[in-house]
Amino acid sequence: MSAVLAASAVALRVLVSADPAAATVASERFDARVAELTQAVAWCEAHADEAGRFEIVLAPGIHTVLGSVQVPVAIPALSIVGRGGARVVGGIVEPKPAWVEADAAVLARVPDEARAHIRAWRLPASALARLAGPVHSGHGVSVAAVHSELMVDGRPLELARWPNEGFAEIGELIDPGSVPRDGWDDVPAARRVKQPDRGGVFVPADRVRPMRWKDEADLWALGFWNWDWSHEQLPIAKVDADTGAVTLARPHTYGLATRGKFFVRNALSELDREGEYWIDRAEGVVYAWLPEHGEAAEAGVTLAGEPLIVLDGVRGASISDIAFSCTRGTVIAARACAGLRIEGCAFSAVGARAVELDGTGNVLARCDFRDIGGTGALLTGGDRPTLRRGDSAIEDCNFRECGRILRSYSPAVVVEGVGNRVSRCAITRHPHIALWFRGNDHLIEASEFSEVVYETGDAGAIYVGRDWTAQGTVIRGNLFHDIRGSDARFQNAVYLDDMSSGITVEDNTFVRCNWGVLVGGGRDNTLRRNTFVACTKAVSWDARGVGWMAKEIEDPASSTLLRTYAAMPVASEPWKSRYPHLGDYLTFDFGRPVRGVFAGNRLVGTPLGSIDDRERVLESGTISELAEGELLEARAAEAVASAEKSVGPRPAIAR
Ligand SMILES: [Ca+2]
Repeated sequence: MSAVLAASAVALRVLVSADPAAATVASERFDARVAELTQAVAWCEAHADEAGRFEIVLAPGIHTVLGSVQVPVAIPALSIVGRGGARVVGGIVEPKPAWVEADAAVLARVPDEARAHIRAWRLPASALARLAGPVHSGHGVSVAAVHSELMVDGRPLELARWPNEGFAEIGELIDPGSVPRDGWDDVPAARRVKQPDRGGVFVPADRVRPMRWKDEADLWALGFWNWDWSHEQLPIAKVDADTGAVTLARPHTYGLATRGKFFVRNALSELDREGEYWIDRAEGVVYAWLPEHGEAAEAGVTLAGEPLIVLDGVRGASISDIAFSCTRGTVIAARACAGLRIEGCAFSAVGARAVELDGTGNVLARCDFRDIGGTGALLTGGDRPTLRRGDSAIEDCNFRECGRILRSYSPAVVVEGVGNRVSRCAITRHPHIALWFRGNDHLIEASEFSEVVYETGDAGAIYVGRDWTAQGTVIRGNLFHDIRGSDARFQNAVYLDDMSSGITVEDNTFVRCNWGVLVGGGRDNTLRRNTFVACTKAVSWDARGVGWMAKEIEDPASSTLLRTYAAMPVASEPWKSRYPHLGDYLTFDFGRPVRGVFAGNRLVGTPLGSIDDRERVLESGTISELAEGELLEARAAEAVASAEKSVGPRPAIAR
């Protein structure tokens, strides 16, 4: 076929199948048949000038990708589509692995009560080089991939840990370690302290427990070491079996505090309950106390650390109807793409961030995210200095149990840039912030947020913080329910933190939340026509810019707010017209929450809460209804049911 014939109507199709005779695709016409996705992409690239469209069809079954599949820019209008339950995995997946009795020497290191339950799976030699242990990760320590995990029957098991649930307490703090945070550039120079790195030393409240760990060669501890919103997983350098003292191999960002809490992981000596596993990486053997019927179930071990599919600058591609799972890192990394559509896919048993979608006019639709180690989807696009919109969207997606390993600052959904949208999504069971946005003019609508912010404090289901210029986002018509917590821990549904400004929160329903909305001192914020039912309080609207935070907006050299303000062309077009008040932030009522609007909100069995600066935040049209006990419960159930009719996601997910 010559290039002359390459009309856009012509499509070339490639089948990826280890078994080309697979029944469901046998009747379809294909221009080529290959065994692996990388070969299909290479075939399309080689024939790129022969057609206007390309389609790669993945046959039913398991397709293994251990290095990244790079989608070349040269392939026009490429669709990668799965048929009949096609799966792409970044590890070893066996329908029924050969579990055998564990080696006696290994069993000797396992607690007595667990010994009879432990089974062993020897991995193929080819897997050894890709097995990975725990990595340094946490708040402010982003990672591309985590440790190798065992997946049984589609769900990840737990790397052997202590305690089995929750966290252990620090009994005695011997040395908090160095405090890297004190040396950061946003600390005023006079107060800035840089110290050499020094790991903290502590004795757990259970002083006897560390005796078990004396033979562990690669022991790690994940803790909220100081603040309950900042987790970090750190390597353990030394365990003193006599005193119980644990020495960390590196400092925690904020230094250790006695209020800190932690658990240890990767300890064969703590493999003591169903659902836990440990991997001998040198020998390539997995040891597990399998769940009931687990021995007969499919099992997998995550291996790939690189994104499974990478698209860089690709236009008009699509990926659909594929179930992705069993990988240590990211599944799809799309950078500077345009018109990319990811649709009807499932993502599960993923170690770090599942999807990165950057560029313009991209869409992630009807996808299901479950058991994701970090963020489910990161959506970026648009240009802040010019306010050019990204016009990308996440629609009709489910996010469950994201932030499974990276437990703070790995929101289920992150939206950045300008002019992007989240519509009809559901986010549930997330330990910290469910949706974080940065930048301008986003729309977050018709989505449901429930049972989030359950492990961490000072957080909201939706969060934005510390940037006066991140204006124009509208949070509209969402349902927030069962987001409990305490006043002391500042847990809330919508958190406009640290002077966030120019945000509109309207027509939302808040049911059984701790605080509905926390407005942290910002300007030009509007809360209108929201309904609050059975919440601890509707709003906490403070004036921190003339309170505790005043010192943080004094010094242009170190203040994050002053620096981000100076970085945007707020006095030029299109900013000047788009945000007409932004120009007066440093000169008019500096630090006060000016032009705040709290209008037409309905409070059912919910106190208003607090508005600190009544001269600058105007309340009007509030309707308060008293309700308590069974009546309040009924009103809450009614409000959830009513709101659920208008929030997503709607369509079923293809699996
Ligand atoms: Ca355990």
